[in-house]
Amino acid sequence: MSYATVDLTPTPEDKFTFGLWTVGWQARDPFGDPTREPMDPVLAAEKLGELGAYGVTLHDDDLLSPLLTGDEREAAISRFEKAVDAAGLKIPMITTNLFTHPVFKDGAFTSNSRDVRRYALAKVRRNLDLAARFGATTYVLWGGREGSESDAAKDVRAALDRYAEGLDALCDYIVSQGYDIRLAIEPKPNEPRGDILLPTIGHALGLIDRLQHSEMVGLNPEVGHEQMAGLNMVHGVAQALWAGKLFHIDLNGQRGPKYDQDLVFGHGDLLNAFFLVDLLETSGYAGMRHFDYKPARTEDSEGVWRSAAANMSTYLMLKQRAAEFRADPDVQAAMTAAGVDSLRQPTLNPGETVADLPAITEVDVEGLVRGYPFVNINELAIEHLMGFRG
Ligand code: DIG
Ligand code: MN
Ligand code: MN
Repeated sequence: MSYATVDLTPTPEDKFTFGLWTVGWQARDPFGDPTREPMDPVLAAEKLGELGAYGVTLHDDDLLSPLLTGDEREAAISRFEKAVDAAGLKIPMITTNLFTHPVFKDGAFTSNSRDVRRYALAKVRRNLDLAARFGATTYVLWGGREGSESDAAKDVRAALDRYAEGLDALCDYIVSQGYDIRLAIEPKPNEPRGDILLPTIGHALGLIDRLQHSEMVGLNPEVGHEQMAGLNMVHGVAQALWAGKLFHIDLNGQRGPKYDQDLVFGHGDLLNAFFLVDLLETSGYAGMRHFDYKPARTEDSEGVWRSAAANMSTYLMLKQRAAEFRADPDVQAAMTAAGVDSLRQPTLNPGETVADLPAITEVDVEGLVRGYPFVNINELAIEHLMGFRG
């Protein structure tokens, strides 16, 4: 099988999107001052459009200070809208900053302070109105400050009640306004809180099912966040898809369970990134391929745009390799030999019940013991990923 050189130029059809806070990160970290100047959202829109992105996303505060009101606020919004339109971009998702201001130091929806909880809902309400104006149909909620450092200081059962109350109230507001918006919860296990509530995809799914408007609430899983918890992002996304809850996804890189690295997509666990792209591209997921990453603090402004382009080219390289992997007859044979297809066959026959199954004493258990040649599949994936399948 020959591999024609692949055009890695991103197009809007790829649905690549970036947050203003990603390319605009000034590289301040807990141990160092910013190394880059603030970025004008208009410049970000222009450059992302030139690079081939489909859209741009933002927190309210990335564009608008909460203190901005009236004509000044309107002027800032319309100036950005003009730049986005001129760049040919969309705004498919926006979100709220419920983590930077000190008022949120103990959280937003689950702060021990009721007045803070009420302020947080009002801040999201105002931004839902902006989401509707921008035509954003996905609204992400990352509860970075929802958590604790002391198990006695946060009544988690009460916190989950408040979380559910807040999400239900926001869904009621969306319905009352007739907005075409769905909420996407973004899990993360820790950082900046010692332990964050809804730490993984599984925890979030468990809460979503108990909401009044559970059909309006889904997930925005982030690669690095599941991997910070020591979990397999491909498994988590597969379960989100299985539950019909993959509303959005934050793509980036992470090298093992450590601080949140927000590396360029693929610059962490490349093999897992390969299988994630394979899953997204074969599952029918039609949503955004959103990069929530940080240009390394060591980069200058040229490196910022080089890193933005790297997210998209890495995705496209992996997409090409994954398509070749799936089209390879040797891979298909290895999948069949390993029983991958037979797992899609129901265990019981139509109309059969557990009571109908033969007694275990009638089963030749030893005869069921077999090998599963999974290593063939992994080695073929490695060969495709490294370009050795010619
Ligand atoms: C961090 O991973 C979070 C915030 O950047 C933002 O609220 C969300 C949007 O994707 N991701
Ligand atoms: Mn992150
Ligand atoms: Mn994120």
